[in-house]
Amino acid sequence: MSAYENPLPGLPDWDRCGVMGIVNVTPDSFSDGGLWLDPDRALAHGLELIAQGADVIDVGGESTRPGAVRITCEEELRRVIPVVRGLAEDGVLVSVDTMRADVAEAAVNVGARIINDVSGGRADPRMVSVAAGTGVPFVVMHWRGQSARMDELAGYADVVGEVMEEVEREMDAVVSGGVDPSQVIVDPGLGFAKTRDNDWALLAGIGAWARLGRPVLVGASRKRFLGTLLADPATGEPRPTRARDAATAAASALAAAQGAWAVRVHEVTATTDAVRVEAALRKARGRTTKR
Ligand code: PMM
Repeated sequence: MSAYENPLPGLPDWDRCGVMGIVNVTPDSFSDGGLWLDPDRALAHGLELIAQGADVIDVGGESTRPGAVRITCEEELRRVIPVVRGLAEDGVLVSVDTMRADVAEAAVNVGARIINDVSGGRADPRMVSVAAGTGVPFVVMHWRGQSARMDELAGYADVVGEVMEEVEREMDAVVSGGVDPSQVIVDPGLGFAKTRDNDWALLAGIGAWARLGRPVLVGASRKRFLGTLLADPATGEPRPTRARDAATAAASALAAAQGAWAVRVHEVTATTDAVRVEAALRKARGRTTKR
């Protein structure tokens, strides 16, 4: 297997760490809520991210920001399906960001080719069997509970070891539920039931995930740990979300350097450049690390 051969059956090979561009069709996501609520604008934004270098577009209809309240399934379908369909019809590789089996199934039926479930199959008891039935890759992200109370659930003695163990257990459950092991993607879930220090420790420890033998997706984009790092020295105010993209690109390249398979970002241009730099360095070093 070459350095960048895609380990997921049916997905294209990339010549570097993949870039997953985010389209949140929501009024309330923490950094871009309301911007892409109109399906035509969301579709145009997805195509713009592809033109900027994204390899996959992740379409989500429900905010998972800390404290977020859940929406109905009907509302989520109404937001997500036209955008997934439109992008897929334009030949875009689409991932659907949902915790609901009905949304995942409907999205795959209109062309989504990855299911990205931030709960790793735990929020909806039907998700694993539906994911298994679709046969598409399934993201098992580290998750300890719904966004409304996730900040209370951060508590680790050894965050890297415990998060990996919990994801490994969830991977086993997902595979027992019928998902092909070769279709599992893992994700440490930065910001989900994590303190800022936990996020830094996890980002520093991405290399350890090679032990799981699965492609690792990393979502650092615009998250609180970056906002706190870049806080205004005079006021202590966190850096506004939309001014965290240079830091996101740096964090993403550093994840790529530790073997991340793909990074999930709002602003694609800087991160694509950053992971290209990482790939060039890797090539110059003559390394052939598998993703
Ligand atoms: N983060 C968010 C949403 N979905 N999916 C995966 N796989 N990994 C993540 O880290 C992740 C995710 C929250 O960010 P957003 O609300 O800006 O999309």
